[in-house]
Amino acid sequence: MESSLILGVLLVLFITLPTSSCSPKTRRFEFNVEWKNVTRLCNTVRVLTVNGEYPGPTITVYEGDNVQIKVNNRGPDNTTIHWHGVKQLRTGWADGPAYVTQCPITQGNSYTYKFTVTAQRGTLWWHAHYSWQRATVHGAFIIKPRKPYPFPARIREEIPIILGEWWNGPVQAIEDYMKLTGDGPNSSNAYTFNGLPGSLYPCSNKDTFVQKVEGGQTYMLRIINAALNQELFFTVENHTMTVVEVDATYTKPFTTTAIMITPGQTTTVLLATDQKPGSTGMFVMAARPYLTSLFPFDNSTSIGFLKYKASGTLKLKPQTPSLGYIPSSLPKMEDTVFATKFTDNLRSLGTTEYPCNVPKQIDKRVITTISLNLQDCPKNKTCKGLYGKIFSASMNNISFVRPKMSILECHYKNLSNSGIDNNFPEKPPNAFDYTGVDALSENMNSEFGTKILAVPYGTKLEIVLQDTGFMNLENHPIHIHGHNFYIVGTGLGNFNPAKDPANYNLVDPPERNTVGVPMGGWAALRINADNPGVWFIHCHLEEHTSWGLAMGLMVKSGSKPSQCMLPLPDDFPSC
Ligand SMILES: *[C@@H]1O[C@H](CO)[C@@H](O)[C@H](O)[C@H]1NC(C)=O
Ligand SMILES: *[C@@H]1O[C@H](CO)[C@@H](O)[C@H](O)[C@H]1NC(C)=O
Ligand SMILES: *[C@@H]1O[C@H](CO)[C@@H](O)[C@H](O)[C@H]1NC(C)=O
Ligand SMILES: *[C@@H]1O[C@H](CO)[C@@H](O)[C@H](O)[C@H]1NC(C)=O
Ligand SMILES: *[C@@H]1O[C@H](CO)[C@@H](O)[C@H](O)[C@H]1NC(C)=O
Ligand SMILES: *[C@@H]1O[C@H](CO)[C@@H](O)[C@H](O)[C@H]1NC(C)=O
Ligand SMILES: *[C@@H]1O[C@H](CO)[C@@H](O)[C@H](O)[C@H]1NC(C)=O
Ligand SMILES: *[C@@H]1O[C@H](CO)[C@@H](O)[C@H](O)[C@H]1NC(C)=O
Ligand SMILES: [Cu+2]
Repeated sequence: MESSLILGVLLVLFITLPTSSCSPKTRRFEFNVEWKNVTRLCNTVRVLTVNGEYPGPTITVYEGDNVQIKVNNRGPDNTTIHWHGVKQLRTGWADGPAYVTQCPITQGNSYTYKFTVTAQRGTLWWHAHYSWQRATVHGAFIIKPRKPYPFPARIREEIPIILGEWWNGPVQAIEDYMKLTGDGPNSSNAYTFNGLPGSLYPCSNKDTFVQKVEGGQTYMLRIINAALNQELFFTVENHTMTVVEVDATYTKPFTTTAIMITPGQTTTVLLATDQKPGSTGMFVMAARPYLTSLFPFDNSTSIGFLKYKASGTLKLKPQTPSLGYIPSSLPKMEDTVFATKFTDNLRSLGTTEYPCNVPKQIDKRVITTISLNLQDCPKNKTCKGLYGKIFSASMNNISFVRPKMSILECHYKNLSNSGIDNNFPEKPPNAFDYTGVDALSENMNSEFGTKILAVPYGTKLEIVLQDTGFMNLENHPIHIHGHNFYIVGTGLGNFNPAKDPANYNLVDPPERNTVGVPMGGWAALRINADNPGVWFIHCHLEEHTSWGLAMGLMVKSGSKPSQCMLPLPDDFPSC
């Protein structure tokens, strides 16, 4: 009797234990990088995909899990995959940027990215980090928390919304053209919601994202900006959103009618379906650019729909041609006031459970310009950039040149003859009125080089990013691999080291992996450099990365084994 009772209790316990999330697991995925014909806006384009999906598959893991993703390169082109925002503690081998942490996976070959997801939870994403492949090779990377969400709402459903850009032709051709001529890129033909342009574009009624919802519920929208070259505004008609997390870190909740999101950023919002649906049951979701550049750009608007499952008898199809308009809550493209107000609202949650670990003291401050440039055209060439020159970009006047080997591997193997220098300048080599500079001065050249900033393990590092007026003042979304950072200050004009630090927020600054540096201003970031390896720092506008707006951050190993990188994996793609 007794033993069968115990058995029964055990059985009940066993059945009711949530096996999915309780203890860390190894989660395995397989990605086949392969070509697929995709039709949008009446154009069929052969695009690179993962597993034939555009956008690619969503990866869902739990905090603390070991993740193993086997990537098989089925196409002729080289590729790599980056797990954007995953800190990669001691596993720089799995970070992904080509020629920074690894050489590419070549045709017919495979590499298994292995890492642990530690001390972060929320919405991230993954994307190719070779050439312009991330235009179509991207997807959501969701880290479910171990503990309940730190907000009271009961979530009915979690919905990834990936904002992207679509070109009516091969993106590789655009990059090739830029390299050949020195000219800028063609802008995209459409913005997309989860790969769908929406009914404001030609031939796109059937390619419109429709999300069904029930009234009186709370939904979590996991919004990702996977666009290549454009900051975006996003809104949902007649609904307010509560921002609760950015870049997989919880924020103090605040409500807003729209968000501004830069390429590389993620924003998780709660949306209460508290509106009275009209006869169609539809509310428009819309995204369009936040414009800070004078370059040609795609000024179109993508829409999708939130469809209330209303009375049940409604059978309106989104294919109705006249359907769709732009809600008034979508900010105007030049609305810097809105963009600034929105980003200024972001704060770390900063509770005992989720503390804000911003370094209060620093060991080193590095000030770097982030700049566009125009290189003089070689005498024997014709260049198609502005004034017959070559577009380029730089940090502290160095245009990043990708080396032939991966920087991380050279570092790990102590190779000294690699052409990589540890002497990235710690301040602008020539001081000038950065944001006041004549937009088109005579000499806008930069220097080419592969220079990295090397710091000891555990350095409390401050990096000040300073926009410049060369060509035009512009918002640059700067992404740092391998670490999150705290945005302790932002401002307009030139950073003043004597005055500005006094106004830093060292209490609850937002923690992110990508910062939109204000147009014509600066942003100060603080980093606990506690992840040994070599980490790419770059603008997440792909055109600017192509032009060299990038650098490397090397965090040296510490004295303890736990402060060193894990050994080189067996299947690592060397070159
Ligand atoms: C894609 O379309 C091209 C023609 O545009 C065709 O040659 C090719 O076979 C198609 N590929 C697939 C996988 O359908
Ligand atoms: C692809 O990667 C391999 C290994 O790094 C390299 O040898 C080759 O030149 C690359 N191909 C192209 C087209 O860049
Ligand atoms: C850029 O767009 C123009 C106009 O649509 C087109 O003719 C050209 O082929 C495109 N260039 C590239 C490199 O895609
Ligand atoms: C949104 O709100 C406005 C103003 O209250 C109203 O006129 C409009 O019909 C609403 N939109 C929908 C789709 O219900
Ligand atoms: C977008 O740009 C085109 C071409 O410059 C222009 O004709 C059109 O009016 C613009 N549309 C919007 C919504 O600004
Ligand atoms: C152009 O000149 C550079 C040196 O300035 C030289 O390296 C290059 O080979 C020349 N290219 C052609 C096509 O003549
Ligand atoms: C690189 O140098 C360090 C110290 O100088 C040494 O500990 C390490 O074993 C060397 N690594 C390799 C791969 O030779
Ligand atoms: C950048 O470097 C180029 C090439 O050395 C030089 O001509 C230019 O004056 C430098 N500009 C700045 C702002 O440092
Ligand atoms: Cu940029």
